[in-house]
Order: sequence, then structure tokens, then C-alpha cells
Amino acid sequence: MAKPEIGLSMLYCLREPFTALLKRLREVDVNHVEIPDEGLHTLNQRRVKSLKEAAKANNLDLVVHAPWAGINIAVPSAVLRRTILKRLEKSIVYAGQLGCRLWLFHPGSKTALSHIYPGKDWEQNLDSVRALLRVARREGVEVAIENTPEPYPNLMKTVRDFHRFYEELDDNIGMALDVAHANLNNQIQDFIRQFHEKIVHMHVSDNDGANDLHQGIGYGTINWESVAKTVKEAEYSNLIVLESTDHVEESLRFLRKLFG
Ligand SMILES: [Mn+2]
Repeated sequence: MAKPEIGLSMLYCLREPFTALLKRLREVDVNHVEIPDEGLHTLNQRRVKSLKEAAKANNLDLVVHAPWAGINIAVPSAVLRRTILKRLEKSIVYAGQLGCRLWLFHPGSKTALSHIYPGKDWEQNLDSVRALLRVARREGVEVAIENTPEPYPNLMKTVRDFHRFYEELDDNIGMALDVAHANLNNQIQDFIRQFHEKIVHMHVSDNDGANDLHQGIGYGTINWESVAKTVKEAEYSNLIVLESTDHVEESLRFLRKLFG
């Protein structure tokens, strides 16, 4: 039976300049790397070219994480939503140019208007996801939508939200399961068991069960033995990407042992 492969998100070096990211990519000890298209590492044409060279030099397979800061695909203003979707479209195009199998993004959030127009944000979220799926198909990139953490007003945090989403979307989209986010509402097992056919990508980091701390594996409250057991039972064999911002080397070793 195929085993999951361990990858690494470069989130931990997002404080460093882009040139430092390129240097790290030539040294990382993994075959799969996730690039956040965000902050100091925001992609552009020139950077895509350098990333391609670095990936080739170290034989890396890349996936792109969509920008997330200030990005709300369910925002009520049409002009803001157009701008946000344009930015995300660009990110998908770059993912295609990088030869990525996958581009993943966050669902929308509630706003200060949500209580005035109940249900409207949920509709905008679905519409935006459909628009992103059209772009991704044009660019030949697979997309996945990630479960988001408490206590933020995101629209898709629980298994219930995802069941409703899949029922209403009426289209195919993979799920990127963030195990650490699922720990914040105590639904790690529920997500893996109920959505194992949808999950195409996983993020792992640790936390205290209350805050999305992106800690190293084993430094928070997540029961990793039990996660590994459920992942195995679900016969999950895609990527498990480390998304901690500390104890990176140690966490990679831990994960290799756990899922190896
Ligand atoms: Mn994540």
C-alpha cells in the first residue's frame, strides 16, 4: 500500500528575503515543497523563473499556497472581490508555470455585513470557488480548499461546513486538510474519516488546542500516534506537508518515523 510522502512548507522562512528562500531550496532535505505566494515571497514572473531553477537543481516537486492575508473570497463588495479573484488567478497562473500539481487556498470569511445579509457570504464563497475552478482548469492545475481555524470568522471550519459545501458546490474540488486547524475544534478524526475521499493534501503542525501556533510536531497537544493510525486506516497516500514555523528539522524526522 502506498504511504504518504512528507513535504515541507517554506512558511517558516517567510520573514527572510526571497533570495534566502532560493538558497534554502537548494539545501532542503525533502522532495516536495510548498511555496506560500505571500509576503516577502510574493510570486512574480522573475521569481517563478528562479524558483524553477532552484527546484530543478534540487529535484523538487512544488505546490503553491495561495495568498491569504487580507484575502476574503466572500467579501460583499463586487469591486473588492474582483480584485481578490484577480490576485488569486495570478497565483494559479504562476503555479501552472511552476509545473505544480496543486494550488491550495482558504475559503472566505464573514464580514461586518454578514448579519445584515444572512447567507450572502456563503453564496459569494461558492461563486468565487467556481470562478477559481474555471481558472485552474484552464491552467491545468488541480486545486484544493483548506479547512480554516477557530476563532476567526471563516465560513468553512467544521466537518458540517464541508458537508454543506460539497453538497451545494456540485463540482469536484479536493480538500487540503490542516490537521492543526482541525485540532482547534477537536475534529481531526472526524475530518479524516468523513472526507478521506476528498483529501488530496495535508498540512501538519502542532498547537495547544486553542491557538493556531504552527508549533513543531510534538510541542503541542495533538495526539500524533492517533493521527497516524487514522491516516493509515484512511489509506491516505498523498502529501503530508510540515507547516510549523519552528523545530523544522526535528519535526521532519518525527513525521518520517511516524508515517514511514
Ligand atoms: Mn495550513
